[in-house]
Amino acid sequence: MAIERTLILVKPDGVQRGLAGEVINRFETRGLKIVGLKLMRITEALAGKHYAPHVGKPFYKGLVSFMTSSPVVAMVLEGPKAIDACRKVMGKTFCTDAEPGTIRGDLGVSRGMNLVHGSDSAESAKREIELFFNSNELLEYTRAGDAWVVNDEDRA
Ligand code: IDP
Ligand code: MG
Repeated sequence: MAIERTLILVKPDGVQRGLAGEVINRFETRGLKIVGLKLMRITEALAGKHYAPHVGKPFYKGLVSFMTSSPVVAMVLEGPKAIDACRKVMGKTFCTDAEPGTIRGDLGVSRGMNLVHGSDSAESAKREIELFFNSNELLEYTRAGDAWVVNDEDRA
């Protein structure tokens, strides 16, 4: 099944800078479908679970403090190879390394304050979506233009 779901967060810097709409737009205009969306404050406990793979790294404490400092926009996006497609739209981890044309390469200059999170594998997408969303918050629906974004070959 080539249709995937991924967890995307507009991080606190993105929301504070008034770039939530711009970040969402980058994914939406590519054709990814929003199947879940909310503004929320990440608790210490949720940040700890979400970033468990990074525990012990030098940036971990600062990362948790940054991610819990102000609201984020959390969303689940769906589309063909959505996980990798979103990572490409995001650009490399540090904005300083990210290519122009990517969210991080166009909108930031920081290492840690890099505007956006996206799941990095099918396993992390499943884990992270379950951490942030209840199943009744994820909606299945058809958009009027879907037939012009995804065809049978993409879905196979
Ligand atoms: P990713 O967000 O591109 O997947 P990860 O390596 O998973 O990057 O790191 C998670 C987040 O931790 C990054 O997006 C960034 O906000 C922060 N981070 C990673 N490495 C550093 C660092 O060396 N300094 C400051 N923040 C960092
Ligand atoms: Mg990561």
